[in-house]
Amino acid sequence: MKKKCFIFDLDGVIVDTAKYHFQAWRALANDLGIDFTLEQNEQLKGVSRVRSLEKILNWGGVTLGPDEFQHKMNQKNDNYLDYIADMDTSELLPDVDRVLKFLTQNDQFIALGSASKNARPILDKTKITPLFDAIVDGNDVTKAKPNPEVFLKAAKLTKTKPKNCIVFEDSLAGIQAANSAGMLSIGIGNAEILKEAQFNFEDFRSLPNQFLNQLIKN
Ligand code: B16
Ligand code: MG
Repeated sequence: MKKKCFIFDLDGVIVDTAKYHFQAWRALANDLGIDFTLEQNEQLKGVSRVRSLEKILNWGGVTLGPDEFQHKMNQKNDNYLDYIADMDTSELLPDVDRVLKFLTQNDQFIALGSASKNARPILDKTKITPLFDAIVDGNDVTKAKPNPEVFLKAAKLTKTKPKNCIVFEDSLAGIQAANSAGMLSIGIGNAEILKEAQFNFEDFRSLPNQFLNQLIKN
């Protein structure tokens, strides 16, 4: 049987860092006299750091010069790094370990496809790095989701055809990236927001091993 490649997004799928990104961006936006809602925050999920700041400035009608823009990005990242400094295995989202174990036991490829430049230290802190056959993060790509580059790179590294790849994503941009890569997209989170996904689950607790088994066999 051909191996499949299961590609996991990081923030909001493996760990609940989406809330830390939100808090750090909101603090920075507030400093600039801008506020944004949780609904608007959905548009920042899966989106690169540069693109996120561009969107926030756009919402507030604020323009920054290149130096100030870079400074603000650094400031947000420093704040975010403070939030994740003490992360440990307890921050893995429910049943992530069960899913990763099941796929490993069934000899499937496991890859990371994240927009974050902080992905590797987070995998290390949560002690799951050795489970991954390929890691592609924000340092490895030039085009942000919804561009499929991040997932296509993961497929290439594991020598798996896109049609044999399955992507788990919590962001609309990520689901769109998976779909345009020709991969099976599985939304983790709000099915209303992720309605472009081929399958939806609230979280991994509602995704049984039998379902994974079918994905492996089909
Ligand atoms: P960083 P993912 C994404 O990670 C986050 O969803 C998004 O909110 C963040 O802006 C982006 O990473 C860049 O993160 O500032 O750490 O490089 O969901 O694709 O794993
Ligand atoms: Mg995400």
